[in-house]
Amino acid sequence: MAEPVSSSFDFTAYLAKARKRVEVALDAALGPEKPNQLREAMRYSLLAGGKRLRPILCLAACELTGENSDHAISTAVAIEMIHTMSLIHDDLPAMDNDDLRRGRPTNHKVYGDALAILAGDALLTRAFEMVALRSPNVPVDRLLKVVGELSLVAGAPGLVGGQVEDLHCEGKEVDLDTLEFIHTHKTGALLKASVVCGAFIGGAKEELISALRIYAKGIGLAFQIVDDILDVTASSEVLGKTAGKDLIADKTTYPKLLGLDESRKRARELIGNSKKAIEPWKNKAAPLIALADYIIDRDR
Ligand code: GRG
Repeated sequence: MAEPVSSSFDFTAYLAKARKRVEVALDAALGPEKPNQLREAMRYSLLAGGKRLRPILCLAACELTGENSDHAISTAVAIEMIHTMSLIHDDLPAMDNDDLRRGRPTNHKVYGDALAILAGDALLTRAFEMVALRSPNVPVDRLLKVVGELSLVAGAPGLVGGQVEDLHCEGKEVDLDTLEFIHTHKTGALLKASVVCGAFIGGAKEELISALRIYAKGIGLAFQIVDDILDVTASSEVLGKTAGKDLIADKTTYPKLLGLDESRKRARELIGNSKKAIEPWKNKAAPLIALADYIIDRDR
């Protein structure tokens, strides 16, 4: 019988420590940008808080390989930069047109559209700099794999493709397959890459990479289903972004197609499958297993 995953793992302490570590690394990764207003706009959104789930997943996946996760910190930072950049651009008037993000006015509300676009561009390009030029002691073949993975998920085969389909489908009848396409590209792709890139940095063998891809695909879709649910059930105050936005923008969501209960059930099933995929790694998988539970239990 499979050995149970450790119940003594203190996830609350793990999460708090990992968040602190990520915050320090993000702060250190910026500078010295010129001119000053570009620097300010980049820092404004990158250091605005947020759950830091993607970089933490990256570090946890690296730990699972047995490698020192210090080696993955630049990649973790790079992923949070890509995520933040996508939030800045997503909030622009030409896209989701939002004025609240991470509990404060959106980047373009403070700095204007042009600087928000450019701050996003600078974060995206800095992300690749973090991996290629600011990852000491990591073998170049591992870094190259990370650059390849991130270029795919950020671009047309990932976030950009998902966003285009999302915008295209606003106000239209959308079936479950199309909704799943949007969710897996717009949101799932970067969550999946966070896990896979952490494992690349750790030099994981193919068996582990395959298991982590299964794990990450499940948590990626479950994350967005929960996001759809929270959009209906949580307040703007708790979320730090405008609640009820999907309804206002006439977007199709899981709750709209399946109802709240069935959506919750779908998310739980996905998380269950994700956890199962990495159970063979026993106690070493405890952080990733706890992070999967966090994704479904979170209130923001
Ligand atoms: C990456 C080149 C490139 C372009 C971006 C705008 C765009 C193209 C894509 C939109 C992607 C997007 C905003 C998806 C939504 C993902 C999502 C659910 C974000 C919320 O993530 P949380 O809850 O946020 O982890 P925090 O603030 O906690 O980090």
